[in-house]
Amino acid sequence: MKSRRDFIKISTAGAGAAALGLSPLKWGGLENLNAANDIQAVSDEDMTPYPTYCEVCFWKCAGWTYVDKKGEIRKIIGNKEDPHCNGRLCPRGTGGVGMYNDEDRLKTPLIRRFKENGDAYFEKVSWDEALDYTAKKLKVIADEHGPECVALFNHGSGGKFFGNFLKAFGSPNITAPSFAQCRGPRETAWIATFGEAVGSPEPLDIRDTECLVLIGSHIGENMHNGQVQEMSAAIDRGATIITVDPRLSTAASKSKYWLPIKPATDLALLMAWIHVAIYEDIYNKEYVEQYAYGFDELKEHVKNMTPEWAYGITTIKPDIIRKTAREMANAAPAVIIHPGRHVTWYGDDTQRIRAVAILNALFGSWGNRGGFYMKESFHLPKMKIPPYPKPTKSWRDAFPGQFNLASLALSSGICDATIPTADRSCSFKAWIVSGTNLPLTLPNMKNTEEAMNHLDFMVVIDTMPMEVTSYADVVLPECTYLERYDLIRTSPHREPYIALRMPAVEPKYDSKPAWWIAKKLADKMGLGDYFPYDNITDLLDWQLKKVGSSLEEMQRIGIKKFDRENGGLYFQKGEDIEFNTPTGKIELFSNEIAAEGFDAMPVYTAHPEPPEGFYRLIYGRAPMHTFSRTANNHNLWDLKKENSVWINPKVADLWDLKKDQLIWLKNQDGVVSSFPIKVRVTERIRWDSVYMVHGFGHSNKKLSRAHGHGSNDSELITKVMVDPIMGGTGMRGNFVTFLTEKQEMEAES
Ligand SMILES: Nc1nc2c(c(=O)[nH]1)N[C@H]1C(S)=C(S)[C@@H](COP(=O)(O)OP(=O)(O)OC[C@H]3O[C@@H](n4cnc5c(=O)[nH]c(N)nc54)[C@H](O)[C@@H]3O)O[C@H]1N2
Ligand SMILES: Nc1nc2c(c(=O)[nH]1)N[C@H]1C(S)=C(S)[C@@H](COP(=O)(O)OP(=O)(O)OC[C@H]3O[C@@H](n4cnc5c(=O)[nH]c(N)nc54)[C@H](O)[C@@H]3O)O[C@H]1N2
Ligand code: SF4
Ligand SMILES: [Mo]
Repeated sequence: MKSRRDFIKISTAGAGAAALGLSPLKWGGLENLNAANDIQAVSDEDMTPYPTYCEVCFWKCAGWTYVDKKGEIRKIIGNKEDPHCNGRLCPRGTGGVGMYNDEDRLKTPLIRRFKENGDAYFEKVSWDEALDYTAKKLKVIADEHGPECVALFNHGSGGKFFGNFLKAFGSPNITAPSFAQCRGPRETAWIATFGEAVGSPEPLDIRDTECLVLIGSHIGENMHNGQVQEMSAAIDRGATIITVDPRLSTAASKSKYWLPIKPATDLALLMAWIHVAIYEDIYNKEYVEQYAYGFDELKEHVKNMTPEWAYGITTIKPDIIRKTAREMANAAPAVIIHPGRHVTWYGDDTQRIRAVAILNALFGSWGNRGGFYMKESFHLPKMKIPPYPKPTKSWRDAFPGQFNLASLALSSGICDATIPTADRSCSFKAWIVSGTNLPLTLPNMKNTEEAMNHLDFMVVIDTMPMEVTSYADVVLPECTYLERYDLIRTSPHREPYIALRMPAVEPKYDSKPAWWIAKKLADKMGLGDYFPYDNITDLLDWQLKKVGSSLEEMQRIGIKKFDRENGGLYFQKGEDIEFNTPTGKIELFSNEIAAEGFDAMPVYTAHPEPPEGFYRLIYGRAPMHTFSRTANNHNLWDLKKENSVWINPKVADLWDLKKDQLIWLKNQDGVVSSFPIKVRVTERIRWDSVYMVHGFGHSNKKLSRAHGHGSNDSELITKVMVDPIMGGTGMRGNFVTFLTEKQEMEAES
C-alpha cells in the first residue's frame, strides 16, 4: 500500500530548516529546485520571515517567506496556525518563488503603438504615461457610451481594488471566471436549496466524516490544501470514499468504490441514489420532516428513477448504486456528497448540483458533524468613501429575461455582449483585465479573440506576458504576491481568522502592487476620494486597530483567530432553523427555479454522444500546476513541462498510437490543436473519453519555457453548453479525434 505522503504530496509542517530547494522531502522531484537555484542552506536564524498568503491558487494558504541577509528569498513555508494549510504548503505554494524569479516577467508598463506600415508593437513607457493614457481612453468611452460600457474581468487579490475603481467610475460590470467557468452552478443550486452559497474554502467537515462522495472532484490532483489533508486523514481513519469519475483519478485510486461512470450522465446516478434513499426508507426522516420542503413531490418525481433505469444510462450496475447509497445512509449524517468546485460541465450543471444538494439534505449532512459545518468569517470595518454613482445599465441588459438566478456577473456573458449584434442592447467598449488569462480561460478562444478585437480599449494588469497581454492596448506590470501588501484575508472557516500578506522583498523591475495602480488611476480620473489612504499600510493598520490588533502585531504573527459569534459549528438537535429560502426551509422542490421556467426538481436529459471516431474531451488539474499561470514557473516547470493525452489501450490499439508519440487533436468543428501532445496509453481512462490537464500549450513566445509545450484544451472547446438557469459555460461537450502527421493536419484543417 502506498503511504499517505505519496497521496497528498504536501510538505510536512514547517518543512524543516532547509532553504528552498534543499528540502529533505522528496515529493515529486522538488529537489530539482536545488540544482536550478544553486542556493546554499541557511539556518532560520540567519533569515527574516515575512507573513504572506499564497496567490498561486485561490485556497490562499497563509505562510512565511524567508529572506536571507542578502535580501534573497530562500523558502516559503506554511503558517502552522492557519487552518487552510496547517503549516504545510503544496508544491505550487512552495515553488511560488518561481513567480518572483521568472526572468520573463512583465517589467515595465507598455502601450500598443503602430508603425507606419500598420504593424503593432509595444512601447515601454513610464507609469505616469501609461496611467494618463488609460485615464484618457476610459474618459472618452464613458463620455461617448457611458461608464457601464467598461467591464472588469478579475481573478485574485488585486481585483478588489480595481472593482472599487470601476464602481467609483460608474460601472457595475465586474466579473470573474470563477463564477461562470467554475463554481457558478454550484452556488446557484446551493442558494436555491439551502439559501446560501457554498463559498471558498468549502465548509466540508471532512475531518469528521465517515463517508465522502466525490463526483468528479479530483482531490489530490486538485490540490486544495486543507481538503487534501483532511481527506488523507479520513482515508487513514478508514472513512468510506466513493469516487464517481470516468477516469481513475488519484482520489478514485484511494477509494473503496470507484464508479467509472459514462461521462455526462451523473445526474441519472444522483437521481437513482435519491430514489434508493427514499424508497428503501434510509433517508434522515427526522431532519427532512423538520427542515425540508417538497418531500412528497420529490418522492413522486423519482418514483421511476430506479437503479435499473440509471444503469442503462450511466453503465453503473444497480447493485453498486444500491450499495453505495446504503454506505451513505449508514454514515449519515456524517456523510458528504461533495458539491464540487469546477462544475461547469454539460450545461445542466445547476440541476446536477441541485441533485447533490438534495441528496445531502436527505441524509441530513448540512449542519451536522462530519457533513457540512456552519462557516464563519471575520468582518473588518471599511473606511468611509463617497457613495458610488448609480449605473443605468448592466450586463444583464444584454440578456433580457435570461440568467436571472445568476448571483454574479457572467464573464462569458460580458465577452459575448462585446461582440455587437443587431438584437443586443448593450455592447462593451473597454475591458480592464486583472489576473485572468482570458484566451485560455473562457471557452471558445475564437469567440474571445473576436470580442477583444471589437474593443475600443483594453488594459491588462498581469505579472507575466500571458496570452491575454498580447491583445492589450496598455499592459501594466503588477508585482508578485511576495512583493506586496494586499487586503487582509478574511475567508470563512470553522472559526473566523484573518491573515496578512506583506512584501518580503522590494518589487522587481518597474512593477507595482494593484492597490497602487488602482489608486493612481483613480487619482488621475478625479476619483481619489474612493481610495481614502496614501498607502495601503494606513488602511490595514486602521482596520486592524479597530478590531484590537495592529499592523505591527500581524507582521509578527501573520494570522490571528477570533471567537465565533454566530452560534455553534453544527445545528443543535431539533434546533429551529430558518433557511434563507422563500419557504424558510431546505427546498427539495424549488418554486423559484420553476418560476423561471425550469424544472423545480432535477430531470435527467441525454447529452450528445461523440460522432464515429471521436472521443469526449475531458480535462482536469495536475498537482504541481495551477491553470495556465504556473506553466512558465521554473520550479514547477521542472516538475512537469507539458501535459499528455490519456487514451485507453483499446483505443490506442485501434489507432495504432504508441506511448509518448506526438499527435495533434482535431475537434468536432475541425479545430486542430496548435501544438502536438504526447500520448499516454492507460487503462485509467474509459474508452469513450480522452483526458488532459488544463493550462498548457501556451502560444506566447515571450513565455520562454512554457511556449509550445503540450496542448491547450481551451482551443478545442468550441462547443459551449450554456446552463440556461445561470449562464455557466459547460465545456465537456467537445469531441476529438487524432491526427498523427502534420501534413494530414494541414490538409484537413
Ligand atoms: N479550458 C478550460 N478552461 C477553464 C478551466 C479548465 O479547466 N479548462 N478552468 C476554469 C476554472 S475552474 C477557473 S477558476 C478559471 C481560472 O482562470 P484564470 O484565473 O484566468 O487562470 P489562469 O489561466 O491561471 O490566469 C491567471 C492570470 O493571472 C496572472 N497572474 C498571476 N498572479 C498574478 C498577480 O499577482 N497579479 C496579477 N495582476 N496577475 C497575476 C497570470 O499570469 C495569468 O495571466 O479558468 C476556467 N477555465
Ligand atoms: N493543482 C491544482 N489544484 C487546483 C487547481 C489547479 O489549477 N491546480 N484549480 C483549483 C480550482 S479553481 C478548481 S475549480 C478545482 C477544480 O477541480 P475539481 O472541482 O476537483 O474537478 P473538476 O475540474 O470538476 O473535474 C475534474 C475531474 O472530473 C472528471 N470528469 C470529467 N468528466 C466527468 C463526468 O462527466 N462525470 C464525472 N463524474 N467526472 C468527470 C475528470 O476525469 C477529472 O478527474 O481545482 C482547484 N485545485
Ligand atoms: S493550495 Fe497550494 S497553491 Fe493553493 S494557496 Fe495553498 S499552497 Fe498555495
Ligand atoms: Mo476554479
